[in-house]
Amino acid sequence: MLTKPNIDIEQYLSKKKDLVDEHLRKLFQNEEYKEPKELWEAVKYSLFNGGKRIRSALCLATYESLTDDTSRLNDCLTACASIEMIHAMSLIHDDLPAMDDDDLRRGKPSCHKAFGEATAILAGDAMLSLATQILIGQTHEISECQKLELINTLTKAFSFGLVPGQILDLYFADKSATLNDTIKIATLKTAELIKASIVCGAIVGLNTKDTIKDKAITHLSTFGLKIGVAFQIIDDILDKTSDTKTLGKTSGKDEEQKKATFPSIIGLNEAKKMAFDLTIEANDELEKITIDTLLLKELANYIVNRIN
Ligand code: GRG
Repeated sequence: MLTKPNIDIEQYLSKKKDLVDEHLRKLFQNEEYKEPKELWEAVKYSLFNGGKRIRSALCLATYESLTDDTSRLNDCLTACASIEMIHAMSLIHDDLPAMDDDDLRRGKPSCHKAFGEATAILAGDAMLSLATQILIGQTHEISECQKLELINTLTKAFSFGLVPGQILDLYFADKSATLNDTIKIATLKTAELIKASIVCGAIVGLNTKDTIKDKAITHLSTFGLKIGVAFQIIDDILDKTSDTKTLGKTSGKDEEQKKATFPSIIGLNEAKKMAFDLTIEANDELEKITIDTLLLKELANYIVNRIN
């Protein structure tokens, strides 16, 4: 076990989840999200159907670690909304019959089960472009340069992270993947978006010309990649050891689909050790920057100790 958190991280997560949900709801109040009803209902269903909002919490914790100035908090919440849209669309697509073919997501029928395949694909498409659009149209205090940096960070995470990660994940099913292959898949499909969420918090939190910016982003990125891989290792472990009700998605799917997972390659105990070691390394990385990183460390510890 890693050191016990001395702040209530579950309460922190719950407060941030409420803030992000409220921000997302406000965004969707606009008339343009009412018709066609089928499309926007599918989008809202997938965005508001649970979700721990861990990526948003990491984004906000990074922002709060870097500045006391709350004037850009609303823009940081818009960055969180963008991140949650990319994440939600990736889950919709991941559940499709052509991908992981799962009927259940966050304890409810997956989007294509509730709305049909065509609507689910289009809801994902809408969310992906909306994720970029809101960074341009719904941020008010950050500079044009910061907007571009946010867009660059997130579009890179999906073009060179999630999408290649997903294709490798599908490719390696039923093939003998090595540990390195598995680390690569986890880095791309999971860790890149987690890293990007943290980097977005730094982009909004720091001024473009802040002297610590480059150094902070370098170490925060390494932290993000390490906890991102740890996140995926725990996901693989939970798929094998937990139940469908706790997970809110069908457990045991990885084995059924012969996926390349950490427990299948190095065993459960070694996989657990790897996740904890990565978290220690990630937290050590934060020692290299002179900012208050307590919250980020507590979130990293939460990630490896989580049960769903
Ligand atoms: C983004 C263009 C674009 C395409 C998507 C389908 C796909 C390409 C990528 C799949 C990526 C994927 C599903 C990775 C798994 C990541 C993961 C462990 C998700 C679970 O995250 P949690 O536990 O989920 O944070 P909640 O429900 O809490 O939000």
